[in-house]
Amino acid sequence: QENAPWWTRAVVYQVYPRSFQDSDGDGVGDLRGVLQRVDHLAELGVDVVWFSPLYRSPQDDNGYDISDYEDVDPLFGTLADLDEVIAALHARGIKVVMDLVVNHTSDEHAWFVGSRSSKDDPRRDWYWWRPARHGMEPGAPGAEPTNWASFFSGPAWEYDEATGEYYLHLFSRKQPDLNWENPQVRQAVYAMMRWWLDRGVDGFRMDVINAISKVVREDGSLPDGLTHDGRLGDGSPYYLSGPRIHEFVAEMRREVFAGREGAFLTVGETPGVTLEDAQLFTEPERGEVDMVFQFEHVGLDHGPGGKFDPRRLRLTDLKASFGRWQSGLAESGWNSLYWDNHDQPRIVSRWGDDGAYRRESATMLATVLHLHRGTPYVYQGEELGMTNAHFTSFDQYRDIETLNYLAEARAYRTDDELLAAFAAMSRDNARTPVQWDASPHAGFTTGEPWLPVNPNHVEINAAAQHADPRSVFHHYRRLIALRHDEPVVAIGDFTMLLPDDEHVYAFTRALDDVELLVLGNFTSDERLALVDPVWTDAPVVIGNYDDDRVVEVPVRLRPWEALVLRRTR
Ligand code: ISL
Repeated sequence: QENAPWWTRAVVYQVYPRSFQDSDGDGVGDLRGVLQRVDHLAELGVDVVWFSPLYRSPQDDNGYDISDYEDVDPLFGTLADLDEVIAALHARGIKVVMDLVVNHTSDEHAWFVGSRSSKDDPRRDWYWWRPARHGMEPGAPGAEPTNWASFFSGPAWEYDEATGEYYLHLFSRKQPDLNWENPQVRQAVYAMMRWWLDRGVDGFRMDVINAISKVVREDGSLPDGLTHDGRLGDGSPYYLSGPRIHEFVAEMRREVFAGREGAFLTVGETPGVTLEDAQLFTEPERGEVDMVFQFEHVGLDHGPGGKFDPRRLRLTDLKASFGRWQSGLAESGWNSLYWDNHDQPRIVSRWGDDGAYRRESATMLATVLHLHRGTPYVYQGEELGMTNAHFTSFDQYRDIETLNYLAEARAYRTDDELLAAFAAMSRDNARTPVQWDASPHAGFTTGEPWLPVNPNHVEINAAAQHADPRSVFHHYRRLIALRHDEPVVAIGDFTMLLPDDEHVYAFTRALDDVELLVLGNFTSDERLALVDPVWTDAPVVIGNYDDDRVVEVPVRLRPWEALVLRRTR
């Protein structure tokens, strides 16, 4: 267990800078704001902070569209401010991980400005330029080189009149995809990554890294995707985990990390990744990444129409999915564990009860997640049990995915339907400002916040929770400490129990002679957990109802109760 990598015992905290803490009253969070809150992070006890993009950016996709990888956006401060933040976190023993967005740049990045300027530009081939579909008028409807849909609605190709060709953008038209087939692109990215490591950062979270290798036919063309309505198609078989993906990721690790001393963390964000592919990404001998974010569990409540067609979660589906990933990465490789990030709705609103049982369900969900085998990620505000935004009108939304979908879907869905879908699933649900205290704008800003603060901040806020040992915050703090102190939590074997139970989540962890039983009631009613009688009288390691309880089998669980029991085998 001493040999297990440091990140098996670590918990990562994600900061989404524009919503974390504003220091200058412009309504947008910034780096000097982060400095005001490092003690919150230290008290929570996290080991790593991952910053969503701070780089210079036109902010079309809130910084995931980067125009200069080696500078900080003035919105957030300066490189010197970032150095101070890194030093302040390091001084508290907290590592710093940067978001690495290299599937695409901003269209305002110098590389793309050159690339689009002429077919003879030395950087022309740094992006995916293609002519109109054979026999079609360039720029005409349907003349795109392939039928691929972009993640943010509409075609994934943009026609550029200057040179009469199209460029590929899997995300917004202001996020052109880099051509990783070109070795100069790869070397430029690796040099930039080394520059950040030299500056003192401790690793990278790699945005859509499984999309960097695309399928290219011998004639240079890209294949069409399947289509249901004869319009846009699904190109993902040709850009997710493409033919050279593992070669590129291994090359990146070699070129960037070889010969460096230190404790680093690399995590690939890999939408749509299969378990088999995640094994390849994370087997240590292959030298690719330490872990990946997989997306299976956060797709379980998507309907046939995708994320904006939400369904009720079936707990048995969640257990089947997590169980498969736990065993699939048990022998080799590693899981990352997350409920929330800046792209997902708030977990307490999604699969808990953000009304009467908010504290109980938020702490139950936290307990179940953190007791799995893997590295847990806490998204800012999750440790406070922050809820979805509960917006009631379209004009409250800012997210490009939501707004582009709205523009397109209004033609075939009612406003009421769309408002309900966004209230459940929009990315802005997780992006409202962190609720620090009960004052106007929640202590986030003295100005007008870029996205409305949730009015429930008068009750749900960090100041109140710091002072309350029963709070969601202190429960997260205890879970993080438990992972640090208990090797069985970090690296113990995982066994799923009660796979057919629709109400209770149950599993064990075991290491040497120590065994833990983890139970979570996913409902607002009392439930019985039919577990092995050996657990009778087992002591409680952590629970979310603060009373001493003597455990009888079957275990009676109160609404949203979480229990972790310990025994010696
Ligand atoms: O949130 C999503 C849409 O529902 C995901 O499909 C998301 O777009 C995908 O996981 C990639 O996300 C990452 O790259 C995007 C950026 O918009 C996201 O914020 C980022 O996490 C493009 O850089």
